[in-house]
Amino acid sequence: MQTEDSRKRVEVCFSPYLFPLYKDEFDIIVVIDVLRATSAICAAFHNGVKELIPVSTIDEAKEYQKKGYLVGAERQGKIVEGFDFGNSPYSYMKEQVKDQTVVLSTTNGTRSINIAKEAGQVVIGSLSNLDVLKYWLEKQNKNVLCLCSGWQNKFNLEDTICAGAIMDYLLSTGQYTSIEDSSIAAKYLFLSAKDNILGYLKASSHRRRLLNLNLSEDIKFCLTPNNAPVIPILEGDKLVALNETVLK
Ligand code: 3SL
Repeated sequence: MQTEDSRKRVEVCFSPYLFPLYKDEFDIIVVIDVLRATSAICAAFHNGVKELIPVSTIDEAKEYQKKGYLVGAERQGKIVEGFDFGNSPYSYMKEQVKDQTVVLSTTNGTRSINIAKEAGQVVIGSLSNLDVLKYWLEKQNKNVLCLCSGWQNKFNLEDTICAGAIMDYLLSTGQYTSIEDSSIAAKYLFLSAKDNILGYLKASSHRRRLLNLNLSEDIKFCLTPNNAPVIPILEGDKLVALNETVLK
């Protein structure tokens, strides 16, 4: 006798460009941009930022600036002239941002968040919040898509490895299954990288791009698992930190 498979799905989408092919089948979208947007967002909430409004364009960022908000803006890895900060996690650890609503626009990460919000509940994923996020996802028991922000619609290693780590854990609970080859590939990438993520990513394109901008401290922060154990979740147009204890 055949029984129906009641397991939920967890899958990986390699880039925002591919998102339309996946988007209708999931309840929760985990947006991942390890270098550096989603790591900076986790750092921000871990350090007491109250709300963060992710915007896709510099024009939108300017509108918020005119209204008096603190605004971060990054393009090509650099702070956009005229803004308070860029996309370094360290900018969001300053006293200045504590208890504040901050606006952020980045090349890929904030764009992915805004693309994903039409499709399901958006939560922010990075290596910085890996364990709390995976335990929280397990508790939700819903269909999960990990959306890798990549770089200008192209595949990247660091987001895929992070997505693979989430996959690997959720599959290990027995509650989840996956059917896409992208998800299997992400899981195997994670398994081959997990013992030395920094070393594994030595030659990755975005690591090189950031190193050329002298951002090695940012890279180290972003590739260190569990250094900002919070779960930023989108409510309307704002990210807030989930107020829940999800440690195992
Ligand atoms: O693309 C993004 O959203 C950024 O994370 C890119 S950077 O790390 O600031 O270069």
